[in-house]
Amino acid sequence: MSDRFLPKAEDRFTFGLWTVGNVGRDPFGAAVRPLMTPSEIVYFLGEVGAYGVNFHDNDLIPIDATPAEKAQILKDFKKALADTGLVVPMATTNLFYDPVFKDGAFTANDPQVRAYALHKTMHAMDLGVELGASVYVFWGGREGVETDASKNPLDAGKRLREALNFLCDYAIDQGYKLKFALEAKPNEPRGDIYLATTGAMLAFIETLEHPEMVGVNPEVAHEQMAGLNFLHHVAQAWDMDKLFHIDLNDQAFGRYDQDYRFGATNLKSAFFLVKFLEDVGYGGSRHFDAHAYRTEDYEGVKNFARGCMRTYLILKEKAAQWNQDEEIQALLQEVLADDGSTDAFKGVYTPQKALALKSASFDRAALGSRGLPYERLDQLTLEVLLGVRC
Ligand code: GLT
Ligand code: MN
Ligand code: MN
Repeated sequence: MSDRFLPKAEDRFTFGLWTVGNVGRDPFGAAVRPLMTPSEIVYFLGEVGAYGVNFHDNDLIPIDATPAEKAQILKDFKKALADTGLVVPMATTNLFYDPVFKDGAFTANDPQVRAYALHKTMHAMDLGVELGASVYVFWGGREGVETDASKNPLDAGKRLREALNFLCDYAIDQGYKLKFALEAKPNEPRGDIYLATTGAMLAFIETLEHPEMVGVNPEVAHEQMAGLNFLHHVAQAWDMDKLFHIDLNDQAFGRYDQDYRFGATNLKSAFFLVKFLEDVGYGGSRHFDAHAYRTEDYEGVKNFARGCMRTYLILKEKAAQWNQDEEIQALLQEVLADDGSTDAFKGVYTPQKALALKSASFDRAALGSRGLPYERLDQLTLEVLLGVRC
């Protein structure tokens, strides 16, 4: 393995306890790997070179743990963090596994369930902050329906808004420097999940009482499940200063939630994503929310985790190469060329500009017949990726 692709702290590569700790259970089959304790996972991540570890409350502390068990787990976990130097940049709440959440958490019809979801989340925020988290993710896997007969989507939206407003105020009240990051997914485990895309989340955030505290955590696979272009959603979030976190993985379009190793399926999309994040200078965690194939033992899980980070770093190098490739840059210059002939109309509106623009004449036929070299540009991109351009 070449040294220049070894992960470093500044790459901010993180994994959830639930990712490398995934035991391979699926709806059709039992676990194929033994369970690792949270502290064992931290040592595992230290060995493969990750920067940080994220968790749901119950990845770390089982939902039915006694106070003594909780204290012991926390002690072991903190020791593992200190021994490895790993940090905890993000935490979240498990609001989907326990049967209590079968009809949702913040959007459940039963007010007792909604109250319990808030109770559980406040405790989980305390735990996350105690361990250093500065980003708090909300993935509402159960916040949806199988039938719209069961719930009015307007009620669901109102309940979700009230819950997030309450929790923002809780964070402020506690003096927590937490940012919330909302993660969209179109379906699975619910038939339909509310606010199914990152774009929907971005619009919803503006209806909250503290929109400045709330951003998004887009996940590659989730936007792809919806058949969408992930990069475009990431770009919109970035443009709005809302890219607080990102979940990297991969997915074949049209499939169930596969959570494959980053770059495993749609390499060109992964390339343009990495190029975007690096070009704009995204400074947050690069979190791999993925898990190894069910065929793997823990050696295979290490290959999986190393593969996620290595692919990112290779694509980062390819992005730099793309940015410096003379032919690619010449084509871009040609595409973006501006002869200054529209300067008089550009920029902020004035009545004079509008008048001048309305009376200008355009050679529509010439504009429409101009060829654009995007085939060549894309082929050159592929050749950069395939390693045949030096
Ligand atoms: C779950 C889900 C992920 C979310 C995690 C955070 S849990 O694994 O599939 O996309 O990011 O709750
Ligand atoms: Mn997923
Ligand atoms: Mn995710």
